[in-house]
Amino acid sequence: MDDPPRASEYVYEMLVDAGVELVVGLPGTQTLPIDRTVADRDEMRYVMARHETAVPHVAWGYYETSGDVAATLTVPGPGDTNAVHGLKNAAEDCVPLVHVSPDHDPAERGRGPIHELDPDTFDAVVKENVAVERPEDLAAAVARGVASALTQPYGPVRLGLPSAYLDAPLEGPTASVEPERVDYDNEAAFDAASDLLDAADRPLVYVGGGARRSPTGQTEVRKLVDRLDAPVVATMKGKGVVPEDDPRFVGVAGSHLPPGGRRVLEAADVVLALGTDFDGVTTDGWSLPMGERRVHVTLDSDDVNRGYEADVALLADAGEAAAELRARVDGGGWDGARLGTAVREEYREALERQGLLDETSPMHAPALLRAVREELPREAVVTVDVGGFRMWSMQAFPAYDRRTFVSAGSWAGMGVGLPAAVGAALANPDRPVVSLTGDGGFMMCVHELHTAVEEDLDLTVVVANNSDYGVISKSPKMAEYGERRFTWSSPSFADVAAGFGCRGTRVESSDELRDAVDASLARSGVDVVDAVVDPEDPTAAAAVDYESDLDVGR
Ligand SMILES: Cc1ncc(C[n+]2csc(CCOP(=O)(O)OP(=O)(O)O)c2C)c(N)n1
Ligand SMILES: [Mg+2]
Repeated sequence: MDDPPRASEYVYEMLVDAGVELVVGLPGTQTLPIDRTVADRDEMRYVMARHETAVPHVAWGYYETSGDVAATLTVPGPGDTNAVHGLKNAAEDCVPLVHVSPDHDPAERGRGPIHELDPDTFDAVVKENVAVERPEDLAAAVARGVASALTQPYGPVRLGLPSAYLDAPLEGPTASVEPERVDYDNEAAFDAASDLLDAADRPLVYVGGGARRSPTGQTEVRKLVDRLDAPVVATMKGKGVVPEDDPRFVGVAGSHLPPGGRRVLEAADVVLALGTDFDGVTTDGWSLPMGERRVHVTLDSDDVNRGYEADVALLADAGEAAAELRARVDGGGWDGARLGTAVREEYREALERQGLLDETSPMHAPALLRAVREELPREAVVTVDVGGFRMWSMQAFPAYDRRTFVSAGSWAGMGVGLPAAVGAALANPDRPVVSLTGDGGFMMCVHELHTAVEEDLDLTVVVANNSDYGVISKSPKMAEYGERRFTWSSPSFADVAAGFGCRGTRVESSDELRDAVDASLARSGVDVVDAVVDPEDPTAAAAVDYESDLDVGR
């Protein structure tokens, strides 16, 4: 009889069987049993980051732009807690990843072994926190954890696997990874939803992150929108599912939604919300109107009636629900193409009126975004960090496909953009990958330039540099708390980049920016473009403080 495999080899095989081809990590003595297996075998690529905060963000960007799941590997305690930001971000975004934490030996618990932290600490962070307490439980626990990550609604799973067990022969019965599929009985709800939509004069489709996540979501949502001829509003996580040059596309929900978009949401008699939890960020603190009635499609029953009351709740995958509803409803009546086109046109005129599309030096954020968009092919992949610049990108940087625009959802933590771009570049070696980031957000993850260089990635980083935590300095709340600016003298990002082995360029005008982006696309390696933007730019929310003349047709 063959010797049983080491537990680390079993974990490796379970991951390979689940389709994992990338492990992102940062080593410590506890990770070595897995590191050795990864080095000995060749089914998985190992990418080493420079800080654990980046580790899950890389896996997140990789999944968002490919649909492929990565594993992450850090030391327990300090490594795990460094990774918490990204694990929680993945949980909020329903992104599957398998986080392996080679934990302390349970027999040493409470005696102060190195990196000791109560495994329960992560219960509120990940979708499922699997803490193995006995060697004989490891095999089944790993199978269960991996299956949970891959079961909808997807999410990150933490496998707390004592390092001492990993190097030992596997004990206990093995198991296979079997993602579950839960089938809800939605018959009555589909009847009620199609009755509502059929009777609607002004239906609107509100596209959430669940539509992005669903295997058929993009295709089916686009077909349904065609059938209904409904105007479309995307959430921040739904951005890209419906191409933003579709005439029916109104805008991205949030404080940056143009006033015409609010009017369309207000005038809708039925909002069909596909795959959203109606979180507070994209609904601008639940202040957005959401039609007279709502059909709410979600995979998580906890979402129902939390943000907005549902007239009909459907517990279903967004793509499957869209297909079923299309089979049941007739064409709509509200002129989605006229509405979407008019709202976006009003928005563009408002930016022009405020001079924000003028090609000035220093640049205005919307003019910068337009210049970058125009230099990139449609299929380019863009990741955005969190900050005022991201809020601008929601409305002023169109996306055309669900896998080409990566942005955090309601977790909204800074420092995600560059590591996500590293993940995107690993997943998309044949497409241009661009990280759009504020200067504050960039400094929270600048170390990952080194990972990108060491991994020979092709990447363009555009830093919108206003020497300010701009969106905080310009928050309307500052009036209550004493006006001040959270500013600094920026380091020379071009010099910083050169120090990491990248090419660094400083640009002060749209023309220089276009040249720098073009040059970066034409060559391999990592380019950092330090783009000086006007510190006096309004926020994206302030720029939509205008009246809309839209005829909403009622
Ligand atoms: C991890 C984390 N820390 C702090 C914040 C609060 N915060 C949100 S945006 C922001 C400023 C972002 O600055 P920058 O990246 O320079 O973008 P800008 O607003 O200047 O365009 C801060 C501090 C956050 N969202 N996440
Ligand atoms: Mg800034």
